[in-house]
Amino acid sequence: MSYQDEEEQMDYHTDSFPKDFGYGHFDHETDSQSGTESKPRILLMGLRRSGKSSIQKVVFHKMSPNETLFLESTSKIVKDDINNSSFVQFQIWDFPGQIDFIDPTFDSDMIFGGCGALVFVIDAKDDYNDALTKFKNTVTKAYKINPRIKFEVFIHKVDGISDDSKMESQRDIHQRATDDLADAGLNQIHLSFHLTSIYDHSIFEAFSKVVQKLIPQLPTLENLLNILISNSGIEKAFLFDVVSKIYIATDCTPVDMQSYELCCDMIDVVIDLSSIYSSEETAFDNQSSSLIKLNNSTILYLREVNKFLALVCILREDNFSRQGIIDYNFLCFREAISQVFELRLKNQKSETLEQHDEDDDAFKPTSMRNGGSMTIDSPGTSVNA
Ligand SMILES: Nc1nc2c(ncn2[C@@H]2O[C@H](COP(=O)(O)OP(=O)(O)OP(=O)(O)O)[C@@H](O)[C@H]2O)c(=O)[nH]1
Ligand SMILES: [Mg+2]
Repeated sequence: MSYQDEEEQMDYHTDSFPKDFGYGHFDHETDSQSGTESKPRILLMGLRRSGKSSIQKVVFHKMSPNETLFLESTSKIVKDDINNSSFVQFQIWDFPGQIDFIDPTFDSDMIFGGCGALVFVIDAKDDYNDALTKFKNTVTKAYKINPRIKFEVFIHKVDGISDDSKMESQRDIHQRATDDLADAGLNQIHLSFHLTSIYDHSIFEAFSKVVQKLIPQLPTLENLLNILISNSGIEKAFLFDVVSKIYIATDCTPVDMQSYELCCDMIDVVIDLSSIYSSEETAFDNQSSSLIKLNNSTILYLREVNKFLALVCILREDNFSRQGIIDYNFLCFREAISQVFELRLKNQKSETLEQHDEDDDAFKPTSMRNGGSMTIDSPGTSVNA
């Protein structure tokens, strides 16, 4: 990072990454190999001023929450490519709140056809009757076109609202949204609800869950994490996308918000410190690792997995006495992750090639497509701690 960048960074809040610490190219892959069209699409919809653009800016562009006060209303669909070439690859489409997507001129087949998840943002501080009407219309239309869409409802701006009122809003919105859909004969649609705010970690946590549903390799990643923690005396492990701080997988023990926040904060500390002292081009590289001892005999341990991913673990101090075993198991884990990567890359390449073949030879009646399924060797060499 150069000195010239310093001025630009002044605009960013303290726990953000350096501005140039963003999604870049990954050595093993080029953008053309993973065609934009094949990436899952996440749509951000909801009424005007509900907070869609703020969410996108805060989670993926490191904007500080206060700066979102100055965001202008979105006037056309803004497409954002999130392509860090790890497992986090998708497009986010931020819609203007006033858009009438039930309008016949609106190309809903194209929009909902290739959509992986639809995030509907509802402002919890506002009267949400209109939002629920719009929600029902949107879901009905989208489901008709593409029944595989995952519907996610963000009950947003819950900062400054008491826990009781949060729960009450969630219960009320849940009830009314499901009733509305049942009236439309759509009770089979599964809706997920999240209480979110850009002023705390809830938005990152909610987005993590949305993104995870779009990662076909998720069960494999979770399995690897389960093997790692059970053999290493670790209590909780998250596989983080470092740039966005969303976790793309965790082990099967329940996630509590505090652990997630601790791990997020650790990533901030590591990146901030190493960007001050490192002369490296980036603050996060294959030497990155960190150990933080908390005053309750708990340890936070961070290790780099690849250019974009970090493993962050929480474990008891006693269990860290055998660090060698943990490190050895981590290396097995890292190797397994890189195998998953290679397979994913191979699948993407063969899909692209087949796509080209199909385009070249329009007379071919069928073409076998690689379904993306895979098996990998589990790190059976793990050592029990
Ligand atoms: N208190 C609070 N305010 C928020 C939150 N998220 C967004 N806002 C504020 O809500 C206002 C509207 O945010 P936008 O992101 O522009 O809303 P939008 O949904 O993109 O609006 P359109 O583009 O007009 O559809 C801004 O002033 C944000 O600062 C939140 O979590 N809490
Ligand atoms: Mg907007």
